[in-house]
Amino acid sequence: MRIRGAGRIARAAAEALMEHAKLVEAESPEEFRQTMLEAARHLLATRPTAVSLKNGLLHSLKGLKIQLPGDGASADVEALRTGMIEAADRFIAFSNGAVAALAEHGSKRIKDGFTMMTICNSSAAVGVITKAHRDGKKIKVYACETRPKRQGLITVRELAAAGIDVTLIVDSAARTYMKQTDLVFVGADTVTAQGNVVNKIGTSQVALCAQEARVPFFVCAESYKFSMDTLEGDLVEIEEREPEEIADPSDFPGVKFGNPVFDITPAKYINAIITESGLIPPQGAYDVVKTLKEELDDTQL
Ligand code: RI2
Repeated sequence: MRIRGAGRIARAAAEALMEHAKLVEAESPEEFRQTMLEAARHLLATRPTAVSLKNGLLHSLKGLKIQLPGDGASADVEALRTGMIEAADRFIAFSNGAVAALAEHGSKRIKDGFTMMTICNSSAAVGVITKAHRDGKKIKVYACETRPKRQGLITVRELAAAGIDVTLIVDSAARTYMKQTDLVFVGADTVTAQGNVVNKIGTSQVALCAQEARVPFFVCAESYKFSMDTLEGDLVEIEEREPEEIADPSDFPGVKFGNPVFDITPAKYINAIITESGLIPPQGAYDVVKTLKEELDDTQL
C-alpha cells in the first residue's frame, strides 16, 4: 500500500525487476532466467486485482526472450541481464508516455467552464483534468473522498496544487453533486475483455449516478490495464482488506466487516475508455486484449 495507483504499481514492479537484474549473480543463463521469473512471481503476489502489475512484469520479462530456443539460445548471462534492464526500462518509458498521450486525448472532451467528478486517486484521470487546465480551460472538480483509505485526499491536494478549483465531497454525496457535473473521469485497475472496468470501490455507484443523470462517464486506462486472462474466462480477483481500515473490530463485538476495495462497473455505464491510442467504446476492449496477446503471449509468468 505504500505504492498506490495501478500504473505506478506496474512501473514500480518493472523498476524492481530491473534493479534485481542488475544485482543477480548467476552461473548460467538458465539460472538467471529462473531467478528473474521467481522475482517476478514474488512481485505479482503482492496485489491481486490490478492487471497492470502482471502486464508490466510480462513486458519486462520480454528481456529474457533472447534466451528462447531458436532466438539466440546461446545468450549468456550478461546478454540476458542487459536484455532485462532494457525491456523494463522500455516499459517504464512506454507507461509514462501512455499516461501523457491519454491525457492529450481525454482533455479534448473537456470544454471551458465544465465541471468534472472523479473518485480515488488516478494519475491517468488527474492527468486528463490537469491537461485541460494547462490548456487554459476554466474548470471545476468534485473529488470523492473514497472510503476507507481516503485516496481522494491525494487527488484534491494534487488538483489544488495545480491551481484547479476542487471540492472534496464524501462518497455518498456523489448523486447530489452529479446534478452539477458535466463529465466523470475515473481510472482503472483492470479492464476486462468484455469492457467491464474494475476500479476502486465506489466507482460503480458513481457510474450509476452518472447514467441516471445522463452525465458521460469516461474511464482512463492505458493498454497494459486490459486483462488477457479475462478473455479465457478468468474472473478478476477483488482484493478484500482487513476490517481495521473501516473501524476497530474490538469496539463492535459480534459484528462482521466487509471491505472489498475494488468494484466492477459494467460496460453499459461507460461512454468510452480513454487509452493512449484514443477513445474506444468499452466493446473495443476485445481488440486491445487481442493486440496485447500478440505482443505478450510468448512471455510466461
Ligand atoms: P492510475 C487505484 O487503485 C485506483 O483504483 C485508481 O483509479 C487506479 O488505481 C488507477 O490509478 P490502487 O491500485 O494508474 O491504488 O490511473 O489500489 O494512477
